[in-house]
Amino acid sequence: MSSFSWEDPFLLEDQLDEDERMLRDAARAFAQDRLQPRVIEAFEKETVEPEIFKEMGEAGLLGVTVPEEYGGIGASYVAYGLVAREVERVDSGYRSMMSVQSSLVMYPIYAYGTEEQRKKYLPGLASGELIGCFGLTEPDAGSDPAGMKTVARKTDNGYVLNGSKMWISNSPVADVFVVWAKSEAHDGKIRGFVLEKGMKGLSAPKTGGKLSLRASVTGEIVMADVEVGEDALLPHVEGLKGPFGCLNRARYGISWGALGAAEFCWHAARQYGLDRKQFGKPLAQTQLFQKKLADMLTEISLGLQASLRVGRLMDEGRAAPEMVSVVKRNNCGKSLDIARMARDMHGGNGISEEYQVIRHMINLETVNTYEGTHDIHALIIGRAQTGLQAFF
Ligand code: TGC
Ligand code: FAD
Repeated sequence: MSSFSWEDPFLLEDQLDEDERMLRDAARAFAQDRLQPRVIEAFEKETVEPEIFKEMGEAGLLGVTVPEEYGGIGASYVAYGLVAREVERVDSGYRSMMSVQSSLVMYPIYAYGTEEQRKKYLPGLASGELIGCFGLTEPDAGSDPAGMKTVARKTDNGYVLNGSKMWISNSPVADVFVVWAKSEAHDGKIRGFVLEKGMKGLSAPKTGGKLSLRASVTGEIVMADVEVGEDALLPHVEGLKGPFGCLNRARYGISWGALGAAEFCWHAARQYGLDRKQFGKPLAQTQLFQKKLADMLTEISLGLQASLRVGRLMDEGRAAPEMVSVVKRNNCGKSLDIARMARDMHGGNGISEEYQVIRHMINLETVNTYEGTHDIHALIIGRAQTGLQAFF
């Protein structure tokens, strides 16, 4: 038998190829050198730093899976997951900025757009010169996006959009808005439109009072008679499978990202337990502390193996959306439990910004909710094994 590596229990490293390791290392260096030094203040002051997009673009972290001719690097979905893990090891908000841009804005323009739309938007989004957002959720349509009220009415030259989206990551700083609306000209079917900052009737006010994900800005998208040309329509998809096709990719990335945040909390709790003495011995020498560390190691290493497997299947074109639901749901839920546990294991220090575990814990509340809540993914997995619809 070989020796055991507590930091990499199932030797994940051996299961990656050279390109994946290189991109992972670059993402880790970027996240630790450029993001880590600013995150505590950014979270505390709720500061938005749009220039981070350009820095991410320079580091090659935007649109990782998009082909090189459009500014991406044509890497694997496993590589994309590894990037998400490294960025979220610092903060879920930074990963959110990255994954919305990559999976929810670049992907639909690439997969559902015309060649002109690809050429117009993708290089700028890949470099971070342009910032994107994705508008699906509405005040009265969250878990049930089919209930959206945003409409696109046909005109002679294009469409007029009316409606409002809420809880939209990046919207207050966005240049490019991928928005989903019911199109009257297409029998009320949901269609995707690409809107641009500065269009008459389009605004994106910031949502204040957010106690989670404070390093990432969130806002509304308000559309009051926004006129667009025919060229704003994403022509190659209709129905909910349009936005869900993007969400499959973003949810998969989140399954890796959440574990990056959990790994930070686990490592921090382990080190804290080794350094801190109570009752004459390190906390890490107590049975209860070790049991918690064992649970953390186990859940994180199982979760990583599962995400790696789903990533490989995505790269082979064999992944099903339900597989993504399993890893999004389980990894987010387990990461949130781990962050709460790590907070507790730090005692009073656990509530201080300096130790960072409470920031991860608070962020993971959002991560467990967006892109399909923990319970919504349970219903997707339940429907898949019973054939029975339990949403309504
Ligand atoms: P349902 O009847 O199940 O399906 C309608 C149509 O969509 C197709 N479809 C999918 N296609 C591809 N991938 C998937 N995962 C798909 N799921 C469904 C389906 O085949 C069908 O197609 P067709 O051609 O037959 O019409 O739809 P439903 O209305 O019953 O939906 C049920 C439910 C609950 C599964 C779904 O609505 C859901 O997943 N709700 C959660 C909503 C959600 O995830 N919102 C995310 C908003 S974006 C966000 O949170 C970004 S945060 C980003 C960040 O900051 O990181
Ligand atoms: P609801 O759907 O009202 O759910 C409330 C509760 O009811 C949940 O616990 C849910 O699980 C439960 N529930 C709902 N339906 C059922 C059911 N049938 N059976 C049992 N339980 C049920 N959206 C975007 O489009 N783009 C973005 O960029 C984006 N970014 C976000 C950023 C942040 C910080 C946050 C907080 C959200 C973001 N969202 C975004 C929205 C997010 O996807 C939604 O909040 C999420 O899908 C849940 O919808 P909701 O908030 O309306 O909750």
